[in-house]
Amino acid sequence: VKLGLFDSGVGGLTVLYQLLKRHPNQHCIYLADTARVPYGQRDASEIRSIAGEAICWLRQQKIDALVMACNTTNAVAYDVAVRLADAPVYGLIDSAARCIQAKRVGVLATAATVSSRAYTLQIHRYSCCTEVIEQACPDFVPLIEKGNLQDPQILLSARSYLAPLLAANVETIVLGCTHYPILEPLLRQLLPSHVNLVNPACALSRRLDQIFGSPTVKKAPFTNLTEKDLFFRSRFYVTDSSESFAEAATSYIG
Ligand code: DGN
Repeated sequence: VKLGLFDSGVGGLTVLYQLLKRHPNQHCIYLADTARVPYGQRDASEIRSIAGEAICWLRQQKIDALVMACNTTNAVAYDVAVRLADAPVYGLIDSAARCIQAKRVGVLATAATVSSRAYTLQIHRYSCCTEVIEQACPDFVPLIEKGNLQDPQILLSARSYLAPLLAANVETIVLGCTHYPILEPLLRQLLPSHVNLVNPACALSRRLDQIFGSPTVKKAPFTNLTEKDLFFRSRFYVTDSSESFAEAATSYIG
């Protein structure tokens, strides 16, 4: 089975990582639209047309399934993906919504994802959550793409983005942009221990058991694999210079 994934940059690698941890040995094609990162501040019609181009390119690579490794396109262009992919489409947002158990949920995401309200709608659809608070985090993606997690601005922005969610006493926070799991250790430090962080890619990877079967003890080779081995069968494409992508990818996921 050949899986296609795309994102604006390195964020979707966090999805690929979770996916391959559960389903190693898969052949994946990853497209990073580095020429147009970040997507988050663009308007919905532009994101839909960008997504359409990426999906058509992946379709030409003869993928058997499309994994939407970008929440922003998942939020505003899921129907475009279903129409153009010519293969089953797996989304992060409904995958995460199906596994929410808390009553008060916070979502950190791009401005475009937040204005679509896709998380709020899907969480109310699939869970018994009563309140969803979505917080846009426009500073995060550009800082992460620069590759410097030590930039003090990340901590300052993280504090201000988390404040309204903590004031609302959320029990769970969804990392609603695929770049954000890269900040998970930092966010964890700023949160009380009872607040649960959800990475939608984990739920999505479990849903892919539908295609690959559940991992059996015999098939789970994680213990012997280095991260480099994990990505061995994947191919990576970028729409701009590959150097900064390679640098950021190497520093985040080895
Ligand atoms: N990583 C993408 C997401 O999950 O929304 C978007 C990043 C961006 O381009 N802003």
